[in-house]
Amino acid sequence: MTTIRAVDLRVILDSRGRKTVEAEISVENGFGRAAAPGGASTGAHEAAVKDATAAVDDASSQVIPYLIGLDSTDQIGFDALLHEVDGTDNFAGIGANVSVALSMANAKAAAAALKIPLWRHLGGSFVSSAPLPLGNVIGGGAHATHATEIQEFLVIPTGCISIRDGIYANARGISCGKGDEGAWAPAVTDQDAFEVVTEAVSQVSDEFGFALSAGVDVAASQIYNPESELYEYRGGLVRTSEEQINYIAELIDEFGLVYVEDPLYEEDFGSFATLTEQMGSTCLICGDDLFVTNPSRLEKGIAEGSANCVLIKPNQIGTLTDTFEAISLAQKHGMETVMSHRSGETGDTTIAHLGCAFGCVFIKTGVVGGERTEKLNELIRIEESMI
Ligand code: 2PG
Ligand code: MG
Repeated sequence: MTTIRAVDLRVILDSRGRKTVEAEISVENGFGRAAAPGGASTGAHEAAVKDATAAVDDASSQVIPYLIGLDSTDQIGFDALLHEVDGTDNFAGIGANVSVALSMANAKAAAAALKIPLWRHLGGSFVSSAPLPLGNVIGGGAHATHATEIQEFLVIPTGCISIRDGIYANARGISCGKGDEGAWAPAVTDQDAFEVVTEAVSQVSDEFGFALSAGVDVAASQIYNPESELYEYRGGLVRTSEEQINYIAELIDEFGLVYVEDPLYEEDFGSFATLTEQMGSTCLICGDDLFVTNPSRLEKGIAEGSANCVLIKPNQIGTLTDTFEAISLAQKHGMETVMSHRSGETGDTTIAHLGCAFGCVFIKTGVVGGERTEKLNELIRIEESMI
């Protein structure tokens, strides 16, 4: 029993300068601190975020008193209590920003008290590998509205032996950060961006001596208009769902993409399934806004064959227990899982530990920029401690 002695919440800033929630939990012989990240291209079905200042004020009387005295090493019990005091099905009561910060801080406090790293506390004795870094080198969409229409052009060091070398390779050649996630955000077309990224991937592969591959996060719900039922691109170009499927399939073929996130509208499980059926043997078709780390939406996607990969963002669902449930459901059905940052981040490095503990194939967290680099550097430290 590692009893929770004190819980503190405060409002801090994220990488965009917006207010977010930081939690601190003190237990006998341990302490944990964690902060909630925030999205810009958020999925419609994400857990509810409350105004940070109001959420922290409310939590001092409505949440914190119930946590004192709990056993911090019982993460499931801790998260169940958060649900109980919240009283809604999407954390609209206490705010998912409060719940996720508390849930992560509790896990860190327990790990500290147990004197083991967080990834070991959550993953157990047999965890022996870290996820490959999946990082955006060119950013646009909702993260840099003057730049590309596709939100993220990603690189993955698919052939690297050590994660550390993969992290170095991803960062090669990125000298200026401009978008919300530290990616280069030039005012170029998607086609130009594909050409630059595929050329860079091949040059860096030669330089480092292992394969790098390209991927994208289309964040297609930002482009789709539910009224016209069309994907509306700049310059008046529109695509029907069928045309969007064909366009994405062509991109996968032309640029050898190994990862495509949210290629279609977040409610269109059927079109996702058509694309996965067509391209899923060569490319990971990943649902972010589609699933929002929500086991119920994931169940629907599994039943329909909508994707072979799921993006995992703990703040989309609100606790580590719910996050774990989504990951194990996906893995049970042969899907890959990708641990992910949000566009608004802090120096919090919890996701580096979660990606290892939960056996994720990739971790998406940018390639440069302070709050992104923090997580990559933590991954380098974790990998070193596994050897
Ligand atoms: C995404 C994320 C992170 P946001 O769409 O995958 O890259 O962006 O946090 O703005 O939802
Ligand atoms: Mg996404």
